[in-house]
Amino acid sequence: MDIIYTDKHRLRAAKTELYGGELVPPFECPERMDYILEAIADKSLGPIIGPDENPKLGANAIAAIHDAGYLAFLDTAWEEWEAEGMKGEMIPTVWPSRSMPSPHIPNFIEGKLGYYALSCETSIAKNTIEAVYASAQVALTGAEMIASGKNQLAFSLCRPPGHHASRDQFGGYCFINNAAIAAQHMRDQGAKRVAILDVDFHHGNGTQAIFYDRDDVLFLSLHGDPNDAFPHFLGHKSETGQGAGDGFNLNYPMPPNTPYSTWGEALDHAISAIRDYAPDSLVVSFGADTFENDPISFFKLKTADYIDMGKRITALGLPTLIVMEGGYAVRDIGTNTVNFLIGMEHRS
Ligand code: 5XA
Ligand code: ZN
Repeated sequence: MDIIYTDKHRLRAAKTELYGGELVPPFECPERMDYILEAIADKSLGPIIGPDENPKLGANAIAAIHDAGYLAFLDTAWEEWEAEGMKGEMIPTVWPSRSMPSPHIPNFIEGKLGYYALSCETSIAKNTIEAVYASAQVALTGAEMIASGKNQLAFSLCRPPGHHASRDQFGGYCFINNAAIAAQHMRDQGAKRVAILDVDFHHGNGTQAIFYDRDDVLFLSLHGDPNDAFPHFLGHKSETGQGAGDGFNLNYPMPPNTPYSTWGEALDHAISAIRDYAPDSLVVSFGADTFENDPISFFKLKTADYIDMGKRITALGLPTLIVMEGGYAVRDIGTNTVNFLIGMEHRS
């Protein structure tokens, strides 16, 4: 399986995350990739290739998925922050809340930061945006491999992740929605229908919001119940899409301590819905934070379960792009991710 990867992810090196009332080193750290690469080498998977350097690849998809003002904000956010004389990293403090329902976009950087943020654990730091665009390019390169028919299977080893990023908001460690731009690129290149299956522990609120009123992209997410987990306010079973998208959004929220036996039943249901939808291609938002020892999640999946997960998904027989999302048990993230890839390679 081709694995697309760039060292440029190291530019995403924030020092602070607001967690449990303290500023701690971010769970979403560069070492995550090191452990995955080590496990990939250990099992001789690959080849590992760099992303396409053509900046035009997928530029239309990024512009279609994200708001122009939001992208402009990301481009200059750090420079504006520094120019204001701010000392630390960019952590939002004020949001347009329920009592401020029609917000104007403020002129000053602290105001813009709150407007374009959905949560405050995701500090923007120097060079963050370079890493974000490199990660997007990793996703788009994989999408192009699938869309062109060159590959039946590819793994975009993206960092930072993307599935919480909506059209105009960042958060949950995500800035550009890698899975969404990949799916959009596949559509732009001729796929009539694309399905996105999100198996990260957290609900893919950004992906859901982006495609909520569309029937050309089916979104399915298995995740910790938002009544108990991030992103708190989206991911309920009752959210099924709207307008043309009605019926094309499927959520499988699950409670604390969910074991693989229960999780697997939801997966089988999602797989059967994908089969009925008969997409031209599939994007899997893969996160290893469903693992039993993940420090910020609460499912109970075990290392061996990731092989079975891959086998079940790959049995769909669809051209499939896997996009890396979360996973913070760093010593196990390599084995768990590679087990998933090994399962995915079981194609008849
Ligand atoms: O998939 N999303 C994540 O792993 C990030 C969760 C952030 C929680 N504050
Ligand atoms: Zn996650």
